[in-house]
Amino acid sequence: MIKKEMIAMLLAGGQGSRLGVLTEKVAKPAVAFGGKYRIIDFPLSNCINSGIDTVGVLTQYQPLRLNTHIGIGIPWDLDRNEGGVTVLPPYEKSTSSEWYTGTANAIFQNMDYMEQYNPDYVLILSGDHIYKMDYEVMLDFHKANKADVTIACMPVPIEEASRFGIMVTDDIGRITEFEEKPEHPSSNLASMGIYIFSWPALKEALMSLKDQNSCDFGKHVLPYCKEKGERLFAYEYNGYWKDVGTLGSYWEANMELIDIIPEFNLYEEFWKIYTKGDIIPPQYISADAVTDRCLIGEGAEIYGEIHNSVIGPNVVIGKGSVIRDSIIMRNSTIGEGVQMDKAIIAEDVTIGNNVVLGCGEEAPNVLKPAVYAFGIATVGERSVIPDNVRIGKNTAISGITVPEDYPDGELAGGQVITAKDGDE
Ligand code: ADQ
Ligand code: ADP
Repeated sequence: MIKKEMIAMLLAGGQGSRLGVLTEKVAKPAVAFGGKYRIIDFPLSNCINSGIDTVGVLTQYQPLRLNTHIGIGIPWDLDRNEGGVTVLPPYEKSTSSEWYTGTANAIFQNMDYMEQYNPDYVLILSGDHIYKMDYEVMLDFHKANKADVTIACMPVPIEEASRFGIMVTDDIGRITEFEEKPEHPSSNLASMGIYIFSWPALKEALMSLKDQNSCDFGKHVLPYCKEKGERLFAYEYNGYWKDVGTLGSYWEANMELIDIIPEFNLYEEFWKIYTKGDIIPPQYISADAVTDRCLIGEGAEIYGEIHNSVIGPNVVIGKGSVIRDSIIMRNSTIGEGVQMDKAIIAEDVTIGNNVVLGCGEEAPNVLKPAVYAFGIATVGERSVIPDNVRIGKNTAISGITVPEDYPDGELAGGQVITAKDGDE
């Protein structure tokens, strides 16, 4: 029988609705990041850098690009005869077939997958975090404490604490209280959604809670283990970690890569971030180009000005265009004389000449204030914006060809333009 001491289960099936038009056609873990990568590259690279060679990736929402990206795991050295990476979508079983209704339910439905490796420990990961972590060190901590469950955690500003699972620990790090997204947090020690379970504890909890609706780790499994008096320990992590679940945090995490001394460094030799590499020519910077503080992907052609921005592979920036504080993902083409300020442009977007994007006064987004805020203008995949259109802040365009006269060539800040409003 195959034996793996620890396997990883990577949750990559959430809808990612807070990333708005960026996740309309792709799962959040497959969203491009940092001028070269996709978000899932970070946890996958952490796995291989930590010596974990068996990873199940649980997908469900818009999995196409994620599947293509992961393939058989070659870039992460996860193409193995035993173990390696396996994409695990929900599947039809003889007795019942079910969508993954919650994070723990998703893991429960893959009991057979886990069992075939006869693991001592199971590491549960999220597909939407940017960080570097040595899970081996976390496992040593788990073993040293003879823990049933270890939760990676870090202090967060108290005013943000109600977005997280929050815990209180005693002086040896044992968790005495745990509450998922409490309204009135009793501490600021937040769960990072990264767990090591001893296999018997995980199996027992999942079996006992199998009839729980939308069974979730934070809401059900951890409180259950706590109630039972199991040994739950908090593993405090001190490095860079970011949940890039909102447009604001996604934008910020990209911008932090171009800080003069980045807290999160992509250039460290000892902890490489691996990604699927396409065969792309070198980037071309023309004599007219001006660039400062940018990451620019391979195959990009730059004829305009770029300041403080993250530009993906094969992006073209036309002459006379000025791009500031923006993120432009792969294969997008920006025309000439474009002005862009604090925008996020998804893949395969075409922007015409003299378009003005994200500049001017900030107007609140009335339709989806929880998603389109932070003063960012967001353009979804495959959108086409014709010449001379002006698009305000907190606005989103979702994968459509904007009509030239919509409305009178000016999209005020705070709108969401979807296929229903325009022509597809
Ligand atoms: P959330 O960030 O709210 O809280 P959650 O929605 O539970 O995270 O999703 C966690 C991960 O699972 C995401 O990567 C998501 O894509 C994936 N996922 C969600 N539903 C899924 C499903 N049905 N099938 C497969 N994958 C699914 C969690 C914890 C908190 C902790 C934060 C830290 O519950 O306690 O503080 O993470 O970010
Ligand atoms: P967000 O909170 O931005 O939507 P998450 O990835 O955290 O992003 O997922 C949010 C919620 O979406 C989760 O609570 C999950 O249960 C739910 N969810 C997961 N998969 C689906 C799906 N296929 N359809 C609808 N909702 C889903």
